[in-house]
Amino acid sequence: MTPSRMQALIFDVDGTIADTERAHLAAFNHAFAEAGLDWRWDEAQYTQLLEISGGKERILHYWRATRGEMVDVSGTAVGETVQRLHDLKTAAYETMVNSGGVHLRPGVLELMEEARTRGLGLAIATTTSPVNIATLLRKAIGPHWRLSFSVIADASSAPVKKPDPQVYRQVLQAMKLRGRDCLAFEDSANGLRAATGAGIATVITPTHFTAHHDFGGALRVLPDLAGVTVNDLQDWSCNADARSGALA
Ligand code: XBP
Ligand code: MG
Repeated sequence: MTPSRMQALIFDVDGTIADTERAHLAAFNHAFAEAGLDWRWDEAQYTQLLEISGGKERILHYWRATRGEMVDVSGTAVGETVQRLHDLKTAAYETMVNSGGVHLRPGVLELMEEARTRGLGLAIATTTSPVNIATLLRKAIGPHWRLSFSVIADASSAPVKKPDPQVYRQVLQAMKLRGRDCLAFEDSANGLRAATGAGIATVITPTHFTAHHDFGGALRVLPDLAGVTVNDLQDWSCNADARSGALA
């Protein structure tokens, strides 16, 4: 397979652009307390719950697993309760991010900047909510953060969450690119499966919550993106293409 010229970088948000999950965990617990529930997730529990992509799906999964008899009573009431809890959580998360509690991971901004100056497209593919993306990137990049990205696919555009490749396929379609023209950046096994499922070579930068995941099939697994350049990405992609061509 002849190596294709890399044309776009596609970034996951939570855990990849920023190590956000501790803030998400605190926001979930704040929402449960605000709603008068005796639910409280600790880090070990949340590490497991992160196997479920999507905050609403995570709440429902926990509710079914711990109070199954109640949850099946009425779908509407359950859906409304989950939505209300998630709204409370999203508001709490927004407050935490705006108070400066969350920072971008090393090398992310520098790599994005170099990619933009070299004419590569930038996109986001995430299962988080649009307001969370805006809150995080407005704080980290500034009020014009949206201008940095050609395409953003998120929980509002892709209801089928990772590891389903839907969110990545939406980005490729919107950018009119093939998976082999792009590179994805993820932090979790669900994210890796979603990106590779869309045919996109993927660089993994795990966090404390995902370090134990199986990252087989990743182009690279790195502690973070500090010092990573566009030339590095092109070399890694070409070598991988050459190796797969050799195997073909
Ligand atoms: C990670 C997720 C999200 C966040 C919480 O998203 O699975 O659900 O944990 O955000 P990413 P919401 O694809 O960016 O890694 O509560 O808005 O879902
Ligand atoms: Mg992630």
